[in-house]
Amino acid sequence: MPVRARVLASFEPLRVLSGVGSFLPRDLQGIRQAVDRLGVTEWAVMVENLALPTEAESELTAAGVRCVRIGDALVVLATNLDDPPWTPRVPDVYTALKKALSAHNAPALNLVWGGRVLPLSQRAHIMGIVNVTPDSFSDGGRFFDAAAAVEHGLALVEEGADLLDVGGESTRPGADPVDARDEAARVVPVIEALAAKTGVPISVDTTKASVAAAALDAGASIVNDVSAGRADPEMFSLVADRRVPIVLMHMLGDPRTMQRDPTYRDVVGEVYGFLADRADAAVAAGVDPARILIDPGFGFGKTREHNLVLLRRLREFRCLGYPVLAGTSRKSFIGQTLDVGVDERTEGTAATVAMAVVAGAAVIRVHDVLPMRRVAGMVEAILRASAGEAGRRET
Ligand code: PMM
Repeated sequence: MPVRARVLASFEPLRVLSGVGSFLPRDLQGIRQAVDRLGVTEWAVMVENLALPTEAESELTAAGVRCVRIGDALVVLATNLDDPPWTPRVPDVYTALKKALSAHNAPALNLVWGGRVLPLSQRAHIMGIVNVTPDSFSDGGRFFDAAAAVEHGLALVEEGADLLDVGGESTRPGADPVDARDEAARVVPVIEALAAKTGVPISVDTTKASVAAAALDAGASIVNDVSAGRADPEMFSLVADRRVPIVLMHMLGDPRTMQRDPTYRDVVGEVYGFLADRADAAVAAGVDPARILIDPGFGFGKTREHNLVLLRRLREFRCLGYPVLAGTSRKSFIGQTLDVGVDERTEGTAATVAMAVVAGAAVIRVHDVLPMRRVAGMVEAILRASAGEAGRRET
């Protein structure tokens, strides 16, 4: 089993630790004492591995790097592993720590495929949602007609969508599966028309390899698989053969069952581990790691609290080294938090988009492209602002 490391959200030691699944609440007191003893104000990296060698811990301690063991996890308290310098006698632990830290701190990798480039390192990209379903989550039925869906997709491009995501099967909680032929018949004409009329990359939101193949033939160039390759054993080989990017999303259960009392010991840790495993499986099946995106799957087998915690700690997912996609738009946890219906979730969505951009999400999947593009642009301007600029006079 490979050693996995993850940077825990900084500056929140005890709250973050309460999200680590592998210790019991009664350990909290001990951890609190350890934290006090170490005088820690900032947490950095956690190595998770049942088989983590104990030498790793003693080596770190000997090198002057502070660490605390919590159950199966080792929390390493350092933001820079070269300070103090240490010679890795347990190289896989060292490599995992280094990789997690640099992926956490580096901008997202640009996505390059088939003559296309999405400069994800420069800014968050907005993916506009085109649902061609009679019963989708928030816009079900509105664009079921192909011509209306095409018109809607083009309008989203006008509003500034960087990508379009076309889906023909609803993933709404409780939704029934759709036959592959029906699903392809819904999305293919829409993708064909959109590909003919716009240059923005189109993704197909499907869990079926045959639908994905038909969509790619029709002009789509990305696969968005909410099952992360679990629903169809052919999906990864298709994506590998066609050399296209794939979005791997976390879901607990399936759309029919996922909202029946979802439970986790540690939602961030479990979703993180799942995405790491699915990305490893995709790479083992021949998918180019530079063409994988990951998505914690907001609303897919999660309570309101689970969704809020995943969003607050979204940045941790960057440690996996893949661009992160966030799809919070109009979802129920926003409605539950603000006590508003599905038509009144724009402001709540805007807050989630702002948080996702701060967390370094590379792609944001939304219904309302124009306002969310503005939200993302504003947040990015704030993130880029420097003291030097503030010293200059505005004219
Ligand atoms: N959400 C929905 C559908 N597809 N795909 C990804 N990658 N991430 C998501 O969060 C996601 C998705 C459901 O929302 P909708 O019915 O409003 O499109």
